[in-house]
Amino acid sequence: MMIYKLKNSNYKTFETDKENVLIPRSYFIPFSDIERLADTDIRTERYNSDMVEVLSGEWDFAYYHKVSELPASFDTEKERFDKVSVPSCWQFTGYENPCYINARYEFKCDPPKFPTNCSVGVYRRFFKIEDTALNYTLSFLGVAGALDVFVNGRYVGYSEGSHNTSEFELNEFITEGENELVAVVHKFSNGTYLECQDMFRNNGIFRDVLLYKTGDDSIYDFEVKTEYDNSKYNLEILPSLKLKNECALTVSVPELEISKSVEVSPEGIEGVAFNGLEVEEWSAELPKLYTLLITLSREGQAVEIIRKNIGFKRIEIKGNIFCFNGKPIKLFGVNHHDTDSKKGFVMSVEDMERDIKIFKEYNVNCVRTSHYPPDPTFIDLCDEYGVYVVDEADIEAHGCMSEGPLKAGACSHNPKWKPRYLDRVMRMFERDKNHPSITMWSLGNEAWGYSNQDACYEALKKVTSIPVHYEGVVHTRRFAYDVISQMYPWQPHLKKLADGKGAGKKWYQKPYFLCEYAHAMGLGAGELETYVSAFLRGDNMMGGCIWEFADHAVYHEDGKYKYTYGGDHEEKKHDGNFCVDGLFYPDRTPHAGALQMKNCYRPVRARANENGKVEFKNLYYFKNAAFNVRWEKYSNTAKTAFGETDICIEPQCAFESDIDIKDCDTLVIRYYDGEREIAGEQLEFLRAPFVEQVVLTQFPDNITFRAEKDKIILNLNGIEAKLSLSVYRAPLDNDRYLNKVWERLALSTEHIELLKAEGNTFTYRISTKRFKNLAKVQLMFTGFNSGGIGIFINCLDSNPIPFAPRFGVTLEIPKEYENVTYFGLGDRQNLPDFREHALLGEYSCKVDDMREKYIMPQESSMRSGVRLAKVTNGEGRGICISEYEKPFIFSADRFTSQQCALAMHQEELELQDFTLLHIDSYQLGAASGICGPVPTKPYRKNSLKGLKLSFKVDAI
Ligand code: IPT
Repeated sequence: MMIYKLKNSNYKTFETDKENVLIPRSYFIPFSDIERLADTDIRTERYNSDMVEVLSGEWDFAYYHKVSELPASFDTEKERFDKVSVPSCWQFTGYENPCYINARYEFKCDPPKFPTNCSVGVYRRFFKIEDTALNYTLSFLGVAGALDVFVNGRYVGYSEGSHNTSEFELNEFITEGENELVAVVHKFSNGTYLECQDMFRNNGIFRDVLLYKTGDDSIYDFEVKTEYDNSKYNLEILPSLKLKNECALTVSVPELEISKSVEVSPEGIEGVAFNGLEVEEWSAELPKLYTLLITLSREGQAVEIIRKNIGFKRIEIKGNIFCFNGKPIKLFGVNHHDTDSKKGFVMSVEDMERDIKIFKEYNVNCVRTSHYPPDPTFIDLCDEYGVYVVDEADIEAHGCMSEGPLKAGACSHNPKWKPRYLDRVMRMFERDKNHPSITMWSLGNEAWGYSNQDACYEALKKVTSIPVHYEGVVHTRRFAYDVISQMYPWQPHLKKLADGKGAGKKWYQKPYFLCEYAHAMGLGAGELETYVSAFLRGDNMMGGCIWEFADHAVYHEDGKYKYTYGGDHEEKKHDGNFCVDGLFYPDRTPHAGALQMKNCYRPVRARANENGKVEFKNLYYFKNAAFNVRWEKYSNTAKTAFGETDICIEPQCAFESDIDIKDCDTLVIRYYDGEREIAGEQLEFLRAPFVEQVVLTQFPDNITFRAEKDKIILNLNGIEAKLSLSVYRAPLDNDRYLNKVWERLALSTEHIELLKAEGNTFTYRISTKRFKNLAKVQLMFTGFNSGGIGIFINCLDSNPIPFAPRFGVTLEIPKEYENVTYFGLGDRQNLPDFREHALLGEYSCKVDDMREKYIMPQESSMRSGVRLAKVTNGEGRGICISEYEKPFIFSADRFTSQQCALAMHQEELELQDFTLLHIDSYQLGAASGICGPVPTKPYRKNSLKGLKLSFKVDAI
C-alpha cells in the first residue's frame, strides 16, 4: 500500500518558488558506452543513452477539478487512474477544454492571489532501479503549471516555471526494483502570474521526463567558454564534477586535433583550456560546429562521455552597432511558440526540426523563442541549421498591465517577486549557455517594470557576455538594456532610426532591435518591405522578428470546424481568434504572408544600375551568394524575353550582370539553388499601358447595357452581368479596429441608387443604412473600335470614410464561368502593400481557388497589378476585362464580402449561386493594424472623392 500525503501548500505559498530543485545546469546527455553514443545524434541521443532513461510514454493519471477534491492522503493502490501518454496537455487529452487568452489571467489579477482551489492532475508511473549504488536524477523538461514530486510515498520537491527544466535527486527515496513516481501538477500557482503569455493556457507534463543514472564519479555540468584573441580563439571548458574518486578528465575536439587530459580529484578541478585555435566561426549563414567530447575516466576506464556541438563566435556591440563575428549582421527573424493543433505545447523532435527547416527555406535567420525557452533540442537544432536565437525567459506578467497602470508593476516592481524572476532567467541561462546559436538573452516578454529585470540583467552580466534584450523597459526610464528593443513601431519612427536622425539622441545610442513587428494575422502583414528596407539602411538597425510563426488553433478530425480558437471551447474569458495570427497554418502550410516574408528576407537583391544593367547585391555577411538567376521580361501582357545566368558574389558585394532592362516594363527575377527557389523579386519600370482608341457612342452589337435603379445590367454576348459599385471589404484581421469606423458608417450595407442618366453617362449615389449620400459616382460607357466597351468611373463626391476599404465595381455573373486566367501579380492574394511574394505573370485557376481559406474568413482573393483577366466557362466563353490606363485589383469569388465579414469560421460560409468579380482601383493596405500601425499614407484613403477606375469589358 502506498499512501501519499499530498502537499497542497507549495503551489499557494508565496515564499516557496521551489524546493529541493537541483542547481540548474546545461542540458546534455551522458553516455558510458562510446559506441552507443556514436550511433546517435542530437535528435536521438536523449532516447538512446545507456545513462538516461526517458520516462515518457504511458502514465497513470487522475484528474481532479478542484484541489479540495483531492484526498489528503492519496492511496495510489485504491485510486482509479486513467491512462495518458506523457508528454501531453490536459486540454488535448480531454480533461479540460482548451482556453485561449491573450494578455489577461484566467482569474482576477491581484498578485499573488489566485484561485487556489484549482484543478490538479496526479501522474503516476513506475520505474525500475537495478543498481541502488548509482545516482538518480529526475529531470522534467517542461511541466505547466506547478509540480510536486513524490517517490515511493515520500515528498521529493517542488518546482514552478513551466518552461524551465526542474531536476531532483532521487537517491534517498528509491529502492531496488520497482519504484513509484507521483507527479502532482497544480493548474495554477503563484508562478502563474509570470506566465501570462498570449497562447492557449495548457497544462500538464508537456515535455520529456528524463531519469539520469550516473556513477560515483560524474559530470554535473560544464561551461564552454570561447574567447576571440587576435584572429584565433581560446577555448576553455569549465567542468563541474561530482567525484568520489581520483579520475581523469579528457577534453577533446577531434576535428581541431586537440585533446587534453587532466587529473581530477574530489578536492576540485580547474578548467581545461586550449589557446590559439584556428577555427571557422559559427554563424547562421555558415553554422560551423565542432564536436566536443568530454570523457571522465577512472582507472583508465571511461565512466561518462558527453558529446556536445560547440561553435566559435563573437558578439560585440560597437557604439550602436551589433556585430556578430565582426559584422553588422541583420536579424531576419520570426517569433516562434511551441504550438501544435493536436497536442498543444507538445513538440516532438520531428516537429521542431520541421519548423527550423521551414525557417531556412523561408530565409529566416533568427528566432525569438517567444515567450519562454523551448525544448533544449530546439536550440541544438538551431546550432546545427544555423539560426540566431534570442532565448527568452519564461516571464510574462501581461495581465498586470491589462489591469491598468496601477497594477502594471505589481510583479516586476515588487522586490518580493525578485527571486522568481532571477530563478527563471538564470535557469534559462544555465541550461542554454553553451549553444553557439544564442545571440541574445531575453528577460521575458511584456512584464512591464524594470526593477526585477534590473536584478536579472545584473546577474546575467556576471556570467555571460551575450547581450541582453527586454522590450518592456523601452516605456520606462530604464529605456534599454544592451540593445534598444521595441514592438510594432510606426513606420515614420523606424525611418528616423534607420536614417540616423530625427528621433532624439537616446534612440541612437544602442543597436535597435524589433522583437516583434509585422503582425502576420490573416491576410498580411502589409508594409513588410518598409521594415526590411529600413533594417538594411542603418548600421544600428539589427532587424527583428515577425509576429508570429504559426497559427495557434485546435484541430478537430470530424468536428463542425476543422480548427477552433478562443471562444469555441466554452471559455468564459477568451480572446477569440487573436491566436490565429501566424505566417503558417497550424499544419505549417504557408499563408501568403510567409511567401512575402521569404522574398523580403531574400539574401540577394537586384537593382537596375546607371548602365541599364541589373546589378545584384549579396546580403550575406559570411557566405557567397551563388545562385542561378532566372529572369523574364514583360511588356504589357507579353513575355518578351527570358533567360538565366549564374551569379557568385562575395559577401556584401555587388555584381553587374549582363541582363539589361531594355524592352520591358517589368523584369521578374527568381533565384535558385539547384531546383530550390530561394526567392523572387521584380524590377518595375515606367510603362505606357494599353490605351486604345475609344469610339464614344458606337457600341459593339454583342454588348448591351441598361442602367436600372440599383444596378446596371450588362449583356455580354448573352452573358448577363449585374454591375454595382462597391466600397466595402470583409475586414481583414488587421482591419479589426478600422472596421469599427466602417461599422459606424454601416459600409457593409452599401447599395447604389440611380440619380441621373444622360446618354451613356450615369450618376449613382452610394448609400448605406446610415448614410444616404456616402458618395456620388459617375459611370461613363463608351465603345471601342476593336470591340468591347469601356467603363470610366469617377467618384465625384464622398463623405469622409476613414481608412476607406475599397473603391471599385462588382460584376455578378453566372457561376458556370469558373475558369480564371489573369495577367497580374502572383498566384496568391496580394495588395499594394502586400505584394513582394506576387510576381508578375499569367496565372490560371478556378474561381474557387482564388480565395485563401483563412481559419477566420476575410476578404482574401484579391490580386493587384492586374492588366487583363478572363473568366470563362467550360466552352471557353466568357468575359475579358482589361486595364485602361492603370492596372486594377481583381478578384473572383463565390462569397460576398458581407458573408465573409459575418462568418467566424471557414465552414460557416455558404457558396452563393453566382460568381462575383471585383474590379477595384483602390483597396486599403493590409499593414498590421490589429496590433501595430495602420496603413501609411500611400496605402490608404480617407475619402473616395476623386478616385477613378477605368477598364474595358469584352465578351469572348
Ligand atoms: C504582443 C505580445 O508580445 C505577443 O505575445 C502577442 O500577443 C502579440 O502582441 C499580438 O499577437 S503585445 C501587444 C500589446 C503589442
